[in-house]
Amino acid sequence: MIDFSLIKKLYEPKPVGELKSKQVVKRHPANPILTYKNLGYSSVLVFNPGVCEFNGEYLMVFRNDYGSFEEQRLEGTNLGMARSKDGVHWTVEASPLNFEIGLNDFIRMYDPRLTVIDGTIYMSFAVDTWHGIRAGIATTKDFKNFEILSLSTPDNRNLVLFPEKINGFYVRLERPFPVYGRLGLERFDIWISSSPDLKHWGDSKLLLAVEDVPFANLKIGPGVPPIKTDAGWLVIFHAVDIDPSRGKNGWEEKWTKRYTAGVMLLDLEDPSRVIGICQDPILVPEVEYEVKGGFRNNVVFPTGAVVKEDELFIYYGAADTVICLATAKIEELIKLCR
Ligand code: BMA
Repeated sequence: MIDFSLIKKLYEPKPVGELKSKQVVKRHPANPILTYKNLGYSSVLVFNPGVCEFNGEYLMVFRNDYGSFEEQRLEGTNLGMARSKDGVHWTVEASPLNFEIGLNDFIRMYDPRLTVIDGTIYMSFAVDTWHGIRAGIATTKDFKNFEILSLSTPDNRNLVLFPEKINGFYVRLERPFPVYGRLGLERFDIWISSSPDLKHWGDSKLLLAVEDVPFANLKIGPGVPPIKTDAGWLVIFHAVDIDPSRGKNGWEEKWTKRYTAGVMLLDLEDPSRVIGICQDPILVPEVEYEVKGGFRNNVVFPTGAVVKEDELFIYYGAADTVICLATAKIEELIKLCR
């Protein structure tokens, strides 16, 4: 008889220890660039924004958990929208998006990502349902009417779309939750799939496993939609490490995970090939708004990015509480992957 408990023990996550952000990644002095105080409707936690550039302005859709900040009470989640001329200063729309998904087992929708493909805006998102977490793709012209193009089977989330077709197919990165993998341990990886029409997805392949990332010991997931560069597709992902000795790190009794951000390069023609990866994280929770006073401290969760000349503007949720911006020269990020 195989002694699975012994094997499980071998798999037990070893603490990753201290990590540091890369100097080439600079936090914007205006951080946090959006908090609950900027909203004209009920709001507590404002985080994990999808961002794109469209018709000369920057658009952001973000997750808003509402209730009462003072009482640390959360009542529900909706998606807010903001616009900006410079990508730093944002004007929030007067009310949250009215996006009905029409599922009768719907619980909530969150963590939107925005991608523009051939002049059309696509929003990918996670949906909690009573039958599991699903990853969806919708398209919209005005953020008032949405057409849902696809909803995955459970459990899947962190879906990001490539900004163009590759070899005639749409491509996405995603993060399924295979509970029977690795003896039932929480070990989740990044996958890649393609589609002829954004509705039917297949040809799925494992892209990057958590064991490939030295600063993760639990799970990884796609972050911002891939950025096309001469060197390859630049992909910023999140990585999670757990340390059971961490205690109360936020509003909950215990929060022992840390979310960091990593970077890798995928082959331009065959994005299922990782051609370079930085062995260290590029962004690690370090400054006050990332490590103190938040709902879940020690979290940086990148979900949006836009290219501005030779720089990448990276938008991320900090401590699951506020929205922040970090910038980096694209060349420097590529160098880190080599
Ligand atoms: C992930 C998602 C994100 C969240 C992160 C840290 O699993 O739920 O929305 O930012 O955890 O709590």
